[in-house]
Amino acid sequence: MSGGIPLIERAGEQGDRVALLDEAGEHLFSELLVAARKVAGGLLQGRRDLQEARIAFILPPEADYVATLWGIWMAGGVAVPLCTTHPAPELEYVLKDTQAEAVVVHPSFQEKIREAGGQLQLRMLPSGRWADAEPASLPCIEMGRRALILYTSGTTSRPKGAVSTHRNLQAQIRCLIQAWAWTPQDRSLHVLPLHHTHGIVNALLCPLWAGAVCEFSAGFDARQAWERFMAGGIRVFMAVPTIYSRLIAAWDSASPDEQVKMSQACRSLRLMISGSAALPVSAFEKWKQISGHSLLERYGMTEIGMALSNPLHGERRPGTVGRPLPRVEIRLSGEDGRPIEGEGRQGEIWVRGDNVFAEYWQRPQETREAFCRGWFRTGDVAVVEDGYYRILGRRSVDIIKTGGYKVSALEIEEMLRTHPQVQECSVVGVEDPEWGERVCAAVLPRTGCSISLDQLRSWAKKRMAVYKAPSALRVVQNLPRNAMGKVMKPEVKKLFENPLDESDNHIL
Ligand code: MCA
Ligand code: AMP
Repeated sequence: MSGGIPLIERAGEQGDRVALLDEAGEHLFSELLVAARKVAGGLLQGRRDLQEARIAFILPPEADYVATLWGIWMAGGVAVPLCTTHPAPELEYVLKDTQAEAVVVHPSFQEKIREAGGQLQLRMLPSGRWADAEPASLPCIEMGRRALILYTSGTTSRPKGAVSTHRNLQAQIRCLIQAWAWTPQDRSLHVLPLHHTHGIVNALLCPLWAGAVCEFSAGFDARQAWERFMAGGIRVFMAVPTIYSRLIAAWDSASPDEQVKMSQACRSLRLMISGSAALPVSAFEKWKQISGHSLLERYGMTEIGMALSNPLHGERRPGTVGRPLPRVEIRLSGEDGRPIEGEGRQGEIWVRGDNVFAEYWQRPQETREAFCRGWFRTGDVAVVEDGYYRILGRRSVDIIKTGGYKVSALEIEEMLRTHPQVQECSVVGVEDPEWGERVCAAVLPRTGCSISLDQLRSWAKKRMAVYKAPSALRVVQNLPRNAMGKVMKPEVKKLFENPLDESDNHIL
């Protein structure tokens, strides 16, 4: 009935066990499968196989999200999850780039999708209206077929669609099931966005694969998350460092009595994980003090799923991302591509295995450049110390990680240059205790123009994701350039070292 997709076949074996909890209540595996089949029927509409047509969807974290994802796969389509908070131009870019045939839309996003997809040849399918869909016979899905496209920023200006096949996703899931020992007795609290690997694969597909229960929370709110921990029953939690920093702040501001209850609540969890960005050692230590948990830090990337992880059992070393995960091959490479071996030597992380994605959507050249002799080049530099990998940084200064999101400085600069008052600009990521890095812009205004952070931010937020909008601004008369005329980003970063010492600085 699933077309041979192991994740969905396993769900079939779970029958009437609870799979999900959302605002509407509990949803059984069997109910999700019935709903997914209806979605598949509604998408196929008499066709035998969608044959990898791209189907986008924009849905809040609820059962329909899973039914839609599975339904697209059952019908032979490629799923393209859209970010619910992106403004219309970002959504339009993804819809256009994937040449999506249809988009499944929750009523609350209809307006936005109309704006984003108005000019495109695109079927708009309201979610939750599949009751009349004809049951269809489902195609058999080979594991090498494309399954998912996730957009990720890189060293090029616009985000690229990273395509994972069913085999890639299965490898990503199975390695985490083994490494983190997911079981049907687990219950996880899901607070992450559902258009990235962390929220989709690690936090949703893993519990579904394991027959565990995943509880959706509508976005992240520190107080609500603490309330949920205190109500009991949650066993697994995973988040980005910014979320742990918010949880720590909420604990700090609670009364001593409440703090005791909050801390006690953490004792009933079996596993708390951090990833997507570097977890500061101070946060690791503070969290241990609050919760008794040594956060398990791991390292991953949209293109590869997870690659390195601290151990479930054994020492979790703060400031490191542990060792290679099962069936993931890792090597460190020098500038010349030669492997670097031995303790204490540093190199770029290269990854090989079934977990590694297939291609950047319709970008053969960028796909070729991303690989070397079958290895995917991550662009992250690490060192091995006593078998544990420590991330030292990235090869490109133009990639910024903010709140767990990867953004491209080049993309933001290109957008800011279209602002009527901006003559030239340079965007950098500046270390920040809450966001990891903060997107900061140095701007040279056009003659006679002035510009403020508020204006720039509200202009930017209409055009790009909120986390890409600069949250600190320096108005400059010249950008620091080298003899070749190239902007020197390390010098630009220095402009933000003393954020509040001049009137043209605006830090939120
Ligand atoms: C939002 N704001 C920001 C940022 N984001 N300000 C500075 N820098 C930012 N990055 C501002 C907003 O403009 C707004 O202010 C205020 O903060 C609240 O915005 P809101 O959107 O409500 O933010 P939030 O809900 O508080 O978001 C914080 C968050 C979120 C929960 C940490 O960023 C998040 O969910 N991050 C997780 C991302 C993730 O899952 N990444 C995984 C991808 P104003 O109102 O003034 O505008 S990486 C991945 O998948 C790989 C494989 C991996 O390894 O995991
Ligand atoms: P994304 O492209 O959004 O999938 O982000 C992947 C990038 O996040 C990696 O290339 C790393 O730069 C970064 N990353 C993920 N996990 C960690 C971690 N635990 N420590 C440091 N950086 C991380």
